[in-house]
Amino acid sequence: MLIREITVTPVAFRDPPLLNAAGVHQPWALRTVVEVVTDEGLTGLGETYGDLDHLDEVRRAATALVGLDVYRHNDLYAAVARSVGDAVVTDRHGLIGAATREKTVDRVFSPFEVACLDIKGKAAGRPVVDLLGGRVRDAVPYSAYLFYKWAGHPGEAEDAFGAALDPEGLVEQARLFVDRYGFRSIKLKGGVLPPMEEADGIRALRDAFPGHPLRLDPNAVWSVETSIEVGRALDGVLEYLEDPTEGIDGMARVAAEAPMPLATNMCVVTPGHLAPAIERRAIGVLLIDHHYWGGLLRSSHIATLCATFGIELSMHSNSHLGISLAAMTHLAAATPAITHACDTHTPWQAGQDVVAPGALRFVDGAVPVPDGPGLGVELDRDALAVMNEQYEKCGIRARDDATYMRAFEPSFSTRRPRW
Ligand code: GKR
Ligand code: MG
Repeated sequence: MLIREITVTPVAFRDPPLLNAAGVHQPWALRTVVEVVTDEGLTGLGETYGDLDHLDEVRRAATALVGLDVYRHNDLYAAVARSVGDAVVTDRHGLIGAATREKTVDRVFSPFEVACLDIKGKAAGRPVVDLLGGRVRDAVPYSAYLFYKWAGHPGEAEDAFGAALDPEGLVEQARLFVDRYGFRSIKLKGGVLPPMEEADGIRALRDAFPGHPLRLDPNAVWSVETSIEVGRALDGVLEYLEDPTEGIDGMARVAAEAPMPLATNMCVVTPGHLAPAIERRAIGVLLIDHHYWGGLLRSSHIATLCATFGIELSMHSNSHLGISLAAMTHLAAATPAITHACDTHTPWQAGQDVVAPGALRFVDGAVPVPDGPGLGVELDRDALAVMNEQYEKCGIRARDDATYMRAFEPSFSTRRPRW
C-alpha cells in the first residue's frame, strides 16, 4: 500500500502559565498534525512538535515519503534519515536533553510511523495495540502532572486552574486533578523554587494523598550535592526522583547515594546513551517518549532492552493533543515493561483538541485503549482549521519558555546547576 499524499498542519492551542526550570509556558503551545493518505484511500494520523526548525524537517521528509509502501518501516526510516541529512534540530527549552543527529531523525520519523501504524490498523481492522504485540492492559494509568503556576498569564484574567506557588496551592491543584480524573499517582514539576521548598511541597502532597506514589522532576537544575541532599530528605516519600542533575555522570553519582531510583527524560534520550547509562548505573527508570525515540515500534524495542537490564519504564510527556494521547496509550497498553503511571499534559489543555470527542477519556486515572481500528481517533476538521488559524495568528514559532519568562523577570537565568 503506497503513500499517495501527506498533509502537514501546524496548530496552536491555549496553554496556561506553567512554571519550570526553563521559564514559563507561553500563552500558546504548538504542535504539528500529520495526515498520511494511501493509494487505497486510507488515512493515518500522527502528531509531533510544532517548533519551526522541526516543522521544516517534517515538511521536507513528507515529500520524501510519497510513493513509499506503508508496510516498509525500514525503507520509510531510511528515507527520513536521508531527508534529514546532517541536520541537528535543537530545542530552545532544553527540557528533553541534548540534540543529536540520531535523535533528530527519530523525532522527524515518529509522526509518520504513527500515521502508518494507524493505516495498517485500519487496513487490518485491528487497533494499533495489536500491531505492537497485543494488549497487556485494557487501560493505561496516567499521573496527575502538577506545576507551580501563576494565576493567569500576565495581563490576562485568572485561568480555570488558579495559582499554585506554595504547598497549599499544590495540594489544591492535585485535589482538582485527582477528583476530576481519578489519578492515582502524582508528579510535581520542580526546578522552580529552592529545592527544600519543593521538598515541602512534596511532603504536603504526601500528607494529603497518603496512598499516591509521588515523583519530583526539577529538570536537572540541581548540583550533585543538592540532589543527594534532597534525595535523602525525601527518603521513603518518592516513587522516583526525575532528572535531579545533569548528565549521565552526575546522575550516576547521585544514584549511588540517593535512597530512591532516579528517572530520566534528559540524560538518556537516544539509543547511544543507553550503554553508558547502564554501565554507570545512572538510572533506575527511563521515561520513554515515542515522539523522540523514533515512533511506537522503536520505543517498544527500547523498552524491551531496558527491561533486560533491570531498568523500569514510565512515559514522558510535553504539551500535546489527542493523536499523541491515543498513540501513547496504544504503546503503553502493549508494553509490559511500562509499570509506572505515564505522564500526560492532557488536563492542562482543558478540552481543546484536534480529535473528535468521545474516543479518549479518563476512568479512574487511566485512559482505556480506544476502540476501533488503528489509533481509534478521528480528526475534527473544524477544530483543526481553528487551531491552524490560531497558529497563523499567534506569532509564536518555537517554544521559548525562558524568553517569555524574562519579559516579566528580566534577571531569570537558565544556568545549570542553579541550586
Ligand atoms: O511542560 O514544562 C513542561 C515540562 O517541563 C516538559 O517540557 C518536560 O519536557 O514534562 C517534561 C519532563 O518531564 O521533563
Ligand atoms: Mg522530566
